[in-house]
Amino acid sequence: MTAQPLRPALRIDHAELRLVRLPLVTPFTIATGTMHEKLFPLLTLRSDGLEGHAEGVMDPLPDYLEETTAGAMAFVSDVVLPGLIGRRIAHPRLLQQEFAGWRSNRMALAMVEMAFWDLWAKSLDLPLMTALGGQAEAVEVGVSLGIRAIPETLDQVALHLDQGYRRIKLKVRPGHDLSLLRAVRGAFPEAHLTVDANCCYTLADTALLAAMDDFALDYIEQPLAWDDIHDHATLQARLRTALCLDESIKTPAHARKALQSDACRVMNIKVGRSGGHAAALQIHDLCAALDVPVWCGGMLESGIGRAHNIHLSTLPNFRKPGDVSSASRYFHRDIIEQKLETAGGLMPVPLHGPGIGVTLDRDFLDSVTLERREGRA
Ligand code: OSB
Ligand code: MG
Repeated sequence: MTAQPLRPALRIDHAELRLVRLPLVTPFTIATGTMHEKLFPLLTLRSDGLEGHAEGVMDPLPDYLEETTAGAMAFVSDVVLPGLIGRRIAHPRLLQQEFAGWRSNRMALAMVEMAFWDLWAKSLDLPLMTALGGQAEAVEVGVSLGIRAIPETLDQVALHLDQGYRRIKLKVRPGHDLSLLRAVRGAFPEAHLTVDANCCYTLADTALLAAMDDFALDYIEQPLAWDDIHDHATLQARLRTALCLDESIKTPAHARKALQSDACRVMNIKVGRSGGHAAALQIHDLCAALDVPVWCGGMLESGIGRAHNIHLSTLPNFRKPGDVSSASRYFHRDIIEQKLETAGGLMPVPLHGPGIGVTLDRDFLDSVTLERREGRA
C-alpha cells in the first residue's frame, strides 16, 4: 500500500495581473524622492476555485532598486506566468528552483511565489503563518516617518509614540540628519529611534555617520550604496551603532556575505524584495543562526502585501518592531475588506480565513485598477 499524499499538487488554472493605483494620504519623502501615490502590480493565481494573491513592491522608476513596475508587469505576464499556467506544483518552495535561472528581478518573482504560498496555504486550510512555521496573535510594530520639516517631524514622533508604536524610524539625507537627531533625541530622550538613509551617504561621510553614535540609535539602516556590502563592513568597524541592511539584501547569498563580513548587525527582511517567502525564511534562519535579529520592512504595501508581511513577521527571529503599521496611515481606503490597524504598538495577525487571512474588496479594487492581463490554461 502506498501512503496517500497529504494533498495533490496544485494546478495553476488561471492568473490575473492587475496594475493598481492608490493615492497616498500624505506624500512620503525619502532620500531618493517623494511618492504621491502607490502604483503596484497585483497578482491573483487560481486553482480549483481557490485564489492566492500578492503584490509587487517595485516602484514605477528604478530609484529604490533597479526593478520597475512596467518591467515587472511585462516580465511576469509575458515570461513567468506562461511558464507556470497549466502546471502542477507540489510546494511553494519548488518555485525557488523553478526561478533559479533568472537573474535579479527578485521583486517580480517574489510576487508570483508569494501568491502561490497564499494559494497553497488556502488549499491546506491553514493560515499563511502556520505554513511558514510562525505563530503569534499579533506582531510588534514601528513607524517609518518620511522627511519633513523638523517641527512637523517632532509632532509626528509625539503622535506615533502616543499611539503606542514601539519604534520610530526617521528618514534622513545629507543636510537633514544630525540636526534632526539633536531635535528628536532632545525632545524624546527615551524613544526607540532608528534612521534610514536609503543609500545617500558614502564612506567619505564616515565622520558624520560616526557622530550618530551619540544619539543612542538602535541601528542605522542602509547608509551606503544599494549594491554594496563591502563598504558597509568597513563602516561598521568604525561605528558603535549597529548597521542594518535593506537595499543590499536581495538574496540569501547577500545575507550570508553581509553576515560573514560583519557588514551589519541587524537585518531588514522585505519578502517582496528578496524573491519571496522561501528566500525570506532562509535569510531569517541564517540571521538566527548567527544571533542577528531581523525585522520586517515595508514598501507602503496595500492590505495584500501588508498581510503577507504580518504573517511572515510571526517567525521567532523577528525580534524588532517591523514596518507593518496601520494601513490607514497610508491609504484612505484599502483594497481589502478588513482593516489592518495597530493597537498599542501591536498589529493583529489577520485570520479572517486561511492563507493571508484577508479578502479583496472587489468593487473598490475594480475602481482603482488601471490595467488587467489574464492567462488561462
Ligand atoms: O527603505 O524601508 C524603506 C518605503 C518606500 C521605499 C523604501 C522604504 C520605505 C519605508 C516605508 O521605509 C515603510 C512602510 O511601508 O511603512
Ligand atoms: Mg529602508
